[in-house]
Amino acid sequence: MHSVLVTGGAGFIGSNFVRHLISTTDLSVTVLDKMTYAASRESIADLPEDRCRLVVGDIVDAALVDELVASHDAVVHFAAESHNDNSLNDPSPFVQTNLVGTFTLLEAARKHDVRFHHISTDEVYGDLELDDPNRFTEATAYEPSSPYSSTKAGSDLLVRAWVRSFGVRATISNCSNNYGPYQHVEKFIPRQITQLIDGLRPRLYGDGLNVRDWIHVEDHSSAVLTILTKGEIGQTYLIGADGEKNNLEVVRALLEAFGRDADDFDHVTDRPGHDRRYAIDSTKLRTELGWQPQFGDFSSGLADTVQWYRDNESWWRPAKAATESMYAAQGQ
Ligand code: NAD
Ligand code: TDX
Repeated sequence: MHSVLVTGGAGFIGSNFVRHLISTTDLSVTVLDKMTYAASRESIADLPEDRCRLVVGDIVDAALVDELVASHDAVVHFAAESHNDNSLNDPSPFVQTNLVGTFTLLEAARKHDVRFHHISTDEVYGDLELDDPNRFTEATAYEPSSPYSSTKAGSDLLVRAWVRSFGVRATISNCSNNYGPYQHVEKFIPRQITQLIDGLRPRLYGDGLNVRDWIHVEDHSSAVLTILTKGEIGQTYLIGADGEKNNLEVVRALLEAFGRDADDFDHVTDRPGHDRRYAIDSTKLRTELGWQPQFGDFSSGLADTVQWYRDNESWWRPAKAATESMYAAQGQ
């Protein structure tokens, strides 16, 4: 394998994955990204030009996708509309990008027999009760809740069907909530960090007891590279780092990091249909492919992430005001 096409490589996880490929392999990378509001050229601007090229385009554009897929050894497919709150306001781009876009890429991978890795989410499994002793495994039934998670679930099923019906050489990974550098300020952790940098109060949906299973984005990247190089075709792997925390705990950890009072936050309108808890059992990935998370200490990962947002205000500042106006319009 010499060249990889990374869709969505100017977004949060995609750009971190491209950095990981450049620093740990000899692969050359082409990023295909539509440069939506969620993308940033700065996230990959400092990478060597002879190893990383950006093509601005839409994964729904079949002619462009066909040409790019044909000239690469593998595709790693991150591109998506990724934010649940946006999917509740306007599901249309979620259906286009997450479903039609994935279909378009699969057709090209099928035609040119190119290795395909599909990036997905634990949200396809719906949610768990807080006291449920079980966690999600590769055998858990799909039960997505939101327009976002249902379009991701549909995209996973397309990949499975293209493997079985057409022999496409694909793998799938479903990962838990990522945090780390280059994450858009609409998402929970960067939103609260940037509120605190601005001297404002964190905004907690509902009672704040919803649980997310946090993983550092660098661990997601190493897991994806492991699956790309060692994964068995047709298999699904769950990626997680045993990082369950409720949202209130995360907000309190951030308040402490900024030297603020533990109750210095606002409860705001809850997300409609808000999933209660996600939790990943990543035994299969660990035992079959030998992957281990390296950034499992959430408090030091969070401290590094706070520092990154303090040091990189020029990266996030342009998106902050528009994001907060969007939230204000829905009482969040
Ligand atoms: P993001 O919103 O930060 O980035 C998405 C990128 O895709 C952006 O650069 C955007 O411009 C690009 N894009 C969107 N529509 C496109 C189109 N039609 N054509 C080409 N490019 C397009 O998202 P993220 O948080 O980095 O998530 C990346 C992937 O990982 C998604 O597939 C998401 O479902 C999955 N995932 C995310 C998380 C998480 O915690 N953020 C967890 C598990 C899985
Ligand atoms: O201001 C906020 N206050 C708040 O309490 C925001 C933005 C969120 N929340 C809550 C909602 C969730 O319980 O925090 C939790 C995390 O919210 P998000 O960052 O929006 O993430 P989530 O909805 O869990 O989805 C994320 O993880 C799975 C990604 O956005 C998805 O792309 C991924 O598939």
